[in-house]
Amino acid sequence: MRFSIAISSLAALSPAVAYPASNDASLKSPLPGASPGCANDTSSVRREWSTLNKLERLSFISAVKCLMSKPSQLPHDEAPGALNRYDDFVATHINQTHVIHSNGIFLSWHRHFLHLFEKALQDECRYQGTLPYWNWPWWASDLHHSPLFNGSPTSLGGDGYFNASSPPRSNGNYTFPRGSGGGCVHSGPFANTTVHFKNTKGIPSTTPADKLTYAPHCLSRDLNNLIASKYCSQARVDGILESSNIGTFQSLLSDFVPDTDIMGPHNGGHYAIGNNMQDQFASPSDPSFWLHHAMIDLLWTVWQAKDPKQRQYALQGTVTSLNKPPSQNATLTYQLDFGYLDAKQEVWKLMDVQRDIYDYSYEYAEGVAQPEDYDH
Ligand SMILES: [Cu+2]
Repeated sequence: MRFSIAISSLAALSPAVAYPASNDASLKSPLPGASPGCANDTSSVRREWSTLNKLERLSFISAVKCLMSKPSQLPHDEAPGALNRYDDFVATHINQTHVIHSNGIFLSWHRHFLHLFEKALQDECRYQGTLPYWNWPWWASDLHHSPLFNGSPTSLGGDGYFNASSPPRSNGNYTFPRGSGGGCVHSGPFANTTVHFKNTKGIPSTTPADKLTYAPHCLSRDLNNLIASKYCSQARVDGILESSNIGTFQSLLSDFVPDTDIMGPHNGGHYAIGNNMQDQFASPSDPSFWLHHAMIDLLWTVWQAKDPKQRQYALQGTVTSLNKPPSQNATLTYQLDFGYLDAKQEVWKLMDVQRDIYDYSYEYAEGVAQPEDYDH
């Protein structure tokens, strides 16, 4: 229901609108063949983790575990580390890392990646819900007690054990303050989870040859409220949504300047969770990846809906990370590669969440503070 207000516990606090809230009928896709999205009344609404009730959270968790229990569909010789279906998604991200970050296709590639993951949960694991998101500012000051990371059975698992020898996270010559964990996640549904791909520190200029080899280790985290509070604040979110063009939007979201403390909430969220989430290649190994990136997709969706004529199909940037090596500009007909997960997709098809292959929206109210009445 594209024009409706999404109903939830949030509605009592403030109107939580399903974004995009409206669809300008005069907005035509710039390309032939574009068709309106599927029936509006089947549109699915993605919601913040805390607005799901406990049963809904448990069903998401069990669907993720279900994917982790199904066999991989990748050729074993190409991705020896992919032991299960969940790993197929991690491997695909690893393979594409150097062409899907810090560039003009970051947003569209990750939007579709999330969609494919959500669809796998639904089609392969009978998940009835939608992909939840993590509203960063709500939980930034106290990740440890957030419904996402408090370690309860309805969380995504808690912090890692304190590991004194855990290396500090750094950006070249700049070192961030360390968090409170650094070791294996030891509480909640993903305690003692073994992830299968190597954890790479830093960002090598090419994909390491052994990135897809089998390198089992425990899912680990190093929750860091200082980083989350600084980089994933409401002020940051507000600033991103006020961007006047896609270039500014992308910069405020994802800028990451070597040897400095300058970074946007995209990296900020990865760094605030740490360890596996801080690995640019294999970060989807941590189930919180999906909720973090759903927030990014939400911000893009909300920002696009503020001025669809100017923003729906706006692109800026090339098709290699930081344009290394130099590459062409992203265009609407450029084909994105999803490996074995899906056919290649032209960028224009991934720009509107209510057209063609997509039919979803986000329940979100701008600037609303964290709810106090969520289901603990
Ligand atoms: Cu990514």
